[in-house]
Amino acid sequence: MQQQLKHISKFMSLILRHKPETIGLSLDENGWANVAELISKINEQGNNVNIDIINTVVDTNDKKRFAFNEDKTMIRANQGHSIDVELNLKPITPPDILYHGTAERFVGSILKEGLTKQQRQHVHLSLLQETAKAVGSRHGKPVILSINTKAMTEAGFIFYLSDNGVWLVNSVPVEYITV
Ligand code: HQG
Repeated sequence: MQQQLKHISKFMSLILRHKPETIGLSLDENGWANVAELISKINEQGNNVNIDIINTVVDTNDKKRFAFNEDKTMIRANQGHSIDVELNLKPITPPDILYHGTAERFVGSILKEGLTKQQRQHVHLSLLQETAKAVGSRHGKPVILSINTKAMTEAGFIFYLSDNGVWLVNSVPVEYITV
């Protein structure tokens, strides 16, 4: 059961953040998909999901990656998209320091060009060093960078906080980064 939930959750991340066209699904401009349509299109791929399974994925997901709308007819990913969606995030002042977890092999390039959003819509920052370490470990030997978000705010950078607690910003120039 755990394995099946993980598999469905990963597949939902692919569909709702990156490639809805893989199963012929369309998202609206705010990233929402119709739940019934999502279920039927996932099942056309030889899966066997139902609304209870989708509910469990949404409720138990370790990073609260997905959210329903109010009447639970629509679903979307809270962040992490590579496709262009308008999440209507509100600008919010961050704490004085946030962290970015990366892999050792990226550090040279980051210290030359700063943090850039790569395939995603934003650079992702974490409140806790522990979280940053886990994020960095996905790519290799983790390195935690400290980001002087106080100075960035003073310089006019805009920060957003996703519904699942990830801090987002367009870029982080080198002068705000400490290894
Ligand atoms: C690196 C997970 C070279 C950046 C996590 C990162 C997160 C550069 C990688 C979310 C660079 C991009 C996002 C530069 C940035 N030169 N490398 N100038 N600028 N990088 O996966 O932040 O599980 O797109 O350091 O929890 O690792 O998907 O971003 O290592 O919140 O829900 O380029 O993904 O959430 O990798 O992770 P990613 P990320 P989920």
